Amino acid sequence: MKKRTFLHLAALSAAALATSHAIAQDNTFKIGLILPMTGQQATTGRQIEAAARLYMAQNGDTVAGKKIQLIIKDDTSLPDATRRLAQELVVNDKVNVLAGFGITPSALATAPIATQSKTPMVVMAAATSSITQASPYVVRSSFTLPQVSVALADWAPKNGIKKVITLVSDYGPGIDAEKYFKDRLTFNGGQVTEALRVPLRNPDFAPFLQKVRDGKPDALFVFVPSGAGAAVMKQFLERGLDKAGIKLIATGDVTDDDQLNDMGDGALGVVTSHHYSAAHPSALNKKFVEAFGKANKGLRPNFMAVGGYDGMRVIYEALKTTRGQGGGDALLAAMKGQLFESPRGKIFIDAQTRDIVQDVYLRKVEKKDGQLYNVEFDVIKDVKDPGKAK
Ligand code: VNL
Repeated sequence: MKKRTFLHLAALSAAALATSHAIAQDNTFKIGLILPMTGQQATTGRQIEAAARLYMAQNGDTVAGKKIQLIIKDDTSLPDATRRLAQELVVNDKVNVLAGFGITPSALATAPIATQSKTPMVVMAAATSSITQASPYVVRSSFTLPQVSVALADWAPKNGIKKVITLVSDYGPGIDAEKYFKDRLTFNGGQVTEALRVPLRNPDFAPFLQKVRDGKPDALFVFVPSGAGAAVMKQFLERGLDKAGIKLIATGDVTDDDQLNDMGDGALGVVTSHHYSAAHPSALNKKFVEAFGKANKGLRPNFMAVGGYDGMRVIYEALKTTRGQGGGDALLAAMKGQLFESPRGKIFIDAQTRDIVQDVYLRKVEKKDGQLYNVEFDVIKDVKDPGKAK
């Protein structure tokens, strides 16, 4: 009798488990978020995770009847790890969307998995132009280096900067920045006298900056990925390049809002071009910066955070449009052509290229209320990635 009751109960709970599992699968929408949470690019992971969680806290975790489940994996920014994690997320966890991707090699390593499994892949950070061409399932919510570099090459010669040395990290986004900056500056009558490349991993900027000092350009143009800017700034000042009359100009990756306030007054006056500043003067951005800080012990959101926040919105809206019923192809179709106001300004996911179209700003580091900010002083509206122009 006792034994029969036990067996009966066991059978019942097994059935209940199976049913609840089936329901959970049906009613869950899984986002596999692969980020560098440790290692050299850890600040990018921290910023994007915080932004994704903020988006969910503000917009709820149920969309079109589906419970959103965020599965975060740390790839330590090693592309082999990114690929393995993406494979596991697709095969074992059966995620509906892959997202994140702190650096270009991680995004490129994952693209074939997105294609094979027909899983939309939302690139929230990596910014080499060609990434969207690596898979028809890639949609980008970050930016591209050609998109932000060209504006600075238009600004420079109008502001007394004709002779420039470039210094970039030696991989996809750096090579994009170098090429598009140089081509445009040359077109505008300026000249790149030397093009220096530093390794992505554990870079030592000192010997390169010595070369720059010796080369006496009007300015040094720099791209390094988020997280490395403070080291460049420190070395630039320590080697007295500013005192030698060499201006520092850069993409906004260098005066990264995650680090800028700790760079000190030596950063004042540095001109950069980029798509997002925490000081962007819109009502929506003020709310975003405040809510982000409140949820993260005062942390200031940087351009990675805004890529993560907007990427979540792209996913949420696609899920709403497909009423929670669509597979990868339907979701992808619903991501294309989205147009909305982001904390950075108006943005658009180009349906043809699946890349982001956005305003690019010229900014100068200034002190506001005792803190350093990238203060916008000019804007180029609706910039497409020039890397895709035919
Ligand atoms: C990339 C581009 C990474 C820009 C970055 O920071 C960045 C990339 C981690 O494409 O790898 O600021």
